Amino acid sequence: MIFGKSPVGAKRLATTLWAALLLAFAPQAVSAQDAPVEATEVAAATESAAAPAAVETDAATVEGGESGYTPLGPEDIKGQPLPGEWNVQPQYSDIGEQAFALHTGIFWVMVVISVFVLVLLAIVILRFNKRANPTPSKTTHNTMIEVVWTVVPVLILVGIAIPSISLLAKQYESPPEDAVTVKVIGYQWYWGYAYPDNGDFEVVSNMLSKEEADAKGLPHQLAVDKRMVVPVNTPLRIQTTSADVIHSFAVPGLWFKLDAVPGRINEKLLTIKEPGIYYGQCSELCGIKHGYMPIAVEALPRDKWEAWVRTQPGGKLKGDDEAAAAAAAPEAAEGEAEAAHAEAAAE
Ligand SMILES: [Cu+2]
Repeated sequence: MIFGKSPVGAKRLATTLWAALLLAFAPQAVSAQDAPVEATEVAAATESAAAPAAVETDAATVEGGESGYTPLGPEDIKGQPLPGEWNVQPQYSDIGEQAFALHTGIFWVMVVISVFVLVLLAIVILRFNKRANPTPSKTTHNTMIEVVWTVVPVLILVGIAIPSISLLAKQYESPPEDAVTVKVIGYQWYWGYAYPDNGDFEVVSNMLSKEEADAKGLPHQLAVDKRMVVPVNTPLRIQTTSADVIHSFAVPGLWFKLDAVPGRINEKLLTIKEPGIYYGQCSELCGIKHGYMPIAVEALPRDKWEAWVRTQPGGKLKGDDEAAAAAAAPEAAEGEAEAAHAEAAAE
């Protein structure tokens, strides 16, 4: 390609670049990857779940009783990395999906640019070496091509910046007022989950031993005795803090990571899109048992989550106090009326 001599070549170059850009932002790449991963995941999960399901149900009966809360079993584990995968695991939160799409988009931009540069290099090597092109062109400038190779990279960067900044802004969004608050407290070396809006009970979550995890068919070093139970499709106000050193609350399947710093509250919005168990790990070196304080988030439909809240000591739901007050109110009103009558009679 002799840039100086051939405006046709420059035009073709510009067309190729535009085609590359269009390809890069084609959204089907994301969904195409999701499907096979999910299929394998379900298959793998079902296989491992077949035997120990009975054990899980027993545990459920013991823990939940007739309350309507049944802990999810191994078949509901979602967003886990699996052997042989080469991409980010499937995402189960709004931000996760958006970030995964951006990640895939930028990946394809990089692929297209790399291939394009490689092709140009190959053309130069093959067509303009000393043997194939003994008398080289003396061209030094070509306005058209110089404008193109300045403007196109700028457009690519702007194209990346817009979704990137919108994603960043979305991650700083404050939770709405009716969000469910979970205060995540890091301890050396386990997690505590407090529910200040629901009676302020705290669930202490410890890792299961290998024997206990195997008995339930759950993955060792991720399975815990008590999970952080939350409602699905509901904005969650996750607040992190620590009782001792810095920990980090991270769940890759939800694209969520937030440091837990002693004496400080960090807050981030999270909305989980599907019921399931999502595993994570402490992601800040916090001492000798840093690797043994896994995170297990259990997302349940709203009514099941409410049933779980009622199984907790002091657990109550937002409407409970008002309902109790309303139940007491007619009596109080009656009492007032009687007093007023008595007063009137006395006069
Ligand atoms: Cu830690």
